[in-house]
Amino acid sequence: MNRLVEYDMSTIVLATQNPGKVAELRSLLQDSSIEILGLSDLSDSFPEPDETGQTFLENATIKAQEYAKLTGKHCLADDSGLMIDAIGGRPGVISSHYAFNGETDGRAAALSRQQRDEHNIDRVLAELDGVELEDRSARFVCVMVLADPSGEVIATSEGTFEGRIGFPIDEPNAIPSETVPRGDHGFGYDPIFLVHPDYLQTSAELEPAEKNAISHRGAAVRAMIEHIKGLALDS
Ligand code: ITT
Repeated sequence: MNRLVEYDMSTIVLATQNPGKVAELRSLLQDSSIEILGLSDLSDSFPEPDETGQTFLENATIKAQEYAKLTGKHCLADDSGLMIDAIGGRPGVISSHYAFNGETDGRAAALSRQQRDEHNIDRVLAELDGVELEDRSARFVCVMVLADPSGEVIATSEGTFEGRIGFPIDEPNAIPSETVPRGDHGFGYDPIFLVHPDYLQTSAELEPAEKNAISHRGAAVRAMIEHIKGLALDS
């Protein structure tokens, strides 16, 4: 018998409006026995919940619960972001709108996701101006929350992905392997994130399967799958 279906979780909705995350999550969950739906499979438009939390866990919980109530299905939300040591862990929970100080309306609302990503990257590179390469350590963090159709949180997980932020492409004296942005895959800050331990490739240069194997989101999904198996066994 299929134990995940036994728990009556035959469908999980990916509670995110970010197409980059949807692609990664679909690929990471493709071998599970659960049917995976994106929000766009259910409706043309869902209101975006206000991410008013101070932590990744609070925001992932807000998204999982709101979308569970809207869809009446199990919802898996991911709140994630980039934390750069040299600037006190910023951009953190406001990673998606860092160039706009976390404001989601006003100027940011008129821009495409890709344009926002470019502004965010420009801000990060400008803030790290003059910082030596060895002091540019950073990590992506992903916190996942699974809510049941009533909105109750039934599992959480997290993952991290270590790296450092490269120098802008026109930085004097930087060697080419240190210069960014580079790469066509992924989304968000991937083009400026040099992957630990070699720091030779950005996460945007990794093939999607390579990124999923080592990324914060991959680690969080794998831990979440183990939680779900545990839920099925307990039921
Ligand atoms: P949803 O809230 O709809 O899920 P979002 O993009 O607003 O979409 P978050 O609030 O969790 O999601 O913000 C995450 C931001 O952190 C994301 O927009 C990127 O800027 C950055 N980020 C997270 N994971 C990343 C990754 O794997 N690669 C590059 N950037 C990433």
